Amino acid sequence: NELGLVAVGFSGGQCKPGVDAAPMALIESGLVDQLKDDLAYNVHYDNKVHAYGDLIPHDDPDHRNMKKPKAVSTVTKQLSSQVYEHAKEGRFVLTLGGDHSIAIGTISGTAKAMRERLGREMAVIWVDAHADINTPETSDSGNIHGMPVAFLTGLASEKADAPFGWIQDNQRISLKKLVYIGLRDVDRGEKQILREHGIKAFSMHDVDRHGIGKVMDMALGWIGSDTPIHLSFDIDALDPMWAPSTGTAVRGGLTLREGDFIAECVHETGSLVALDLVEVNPSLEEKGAADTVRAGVSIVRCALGDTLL
Ligand code: DIR
Ligand code: MN
Ligand code: MN
Ligand code: MN
Repeated sequence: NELGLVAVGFSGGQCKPGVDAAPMALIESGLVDQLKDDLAYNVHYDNKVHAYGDLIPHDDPDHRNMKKPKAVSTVTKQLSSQVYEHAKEGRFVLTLGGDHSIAIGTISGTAKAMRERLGREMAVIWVDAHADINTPETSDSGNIHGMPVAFLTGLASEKADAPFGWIQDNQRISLKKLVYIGLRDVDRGEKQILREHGIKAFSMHDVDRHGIGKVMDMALGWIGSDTPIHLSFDIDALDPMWAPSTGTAVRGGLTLREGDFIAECVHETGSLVALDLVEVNPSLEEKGAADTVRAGVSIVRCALGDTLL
């Protein structure tokens, strides 16, 4: 049970400071010890999180309406090769964010490694209140944490010399292998993209209608067996009752158990190769921070094979 742990205390994909403190908060609350002692993982932890600071440019003007394009592209490019190296060795890759822009780095890294190691296209399960599939042009906010899926699927791309020009085709994923769960705050331009491309998405309406058990059957059925899966889990998928300390909380979300259940089901497939846990911001809600960190730890444990009995 080899596990590569990557801590990415990066907040440049959105405007609120504090999300950079999440990896430390999660680790200090005992996450890594639990992975070693309870779940018997051999943890490879190369703490390059501090190295990122030196990479971030001072002069970083908006580009195609994107805020901090150089910072996000520099960090995600470095992260991509870091994640790739772990995945290439056959390690499970656990990345602790950071805001969701970091998924540009993690998923590009695992997608490339899975193509090379297994000759397979990887699937992505994106658990989030938001679709994060804005292109620079459809985005109202200019925050890149609302755009990672567009860059990863090729809906958005750039010339080689532009900030995100480093992303190669073998680092991308297919729109057909993408499944959303938990959506409830999707921008108008994003809805159009989801419809136009027939992207598989289970909103909170679907969770209400079918129950989370049926939704997971349908989501995993869509992906099919024998396909490596990268789970990208935005803590704001959970209802603010359970995870209030996050940058863009949206009411009407998943319960704590529904979040854990998603992670348990994906683990049970035996096909999970990587997990991102993002958007935990311990500085936002003084009273809710501990609960939010606890919810994050719980999701990670479930995805890595912890069971109730
Ligand atoms: C919004 C919010 N769709 C945007 N996105 C968030 O800025 O593009 N993603 N909060 O997590
Ligand atoms: Mn997100
Ligand atoms: Mn979100
Ligand atoms: Mn919104």
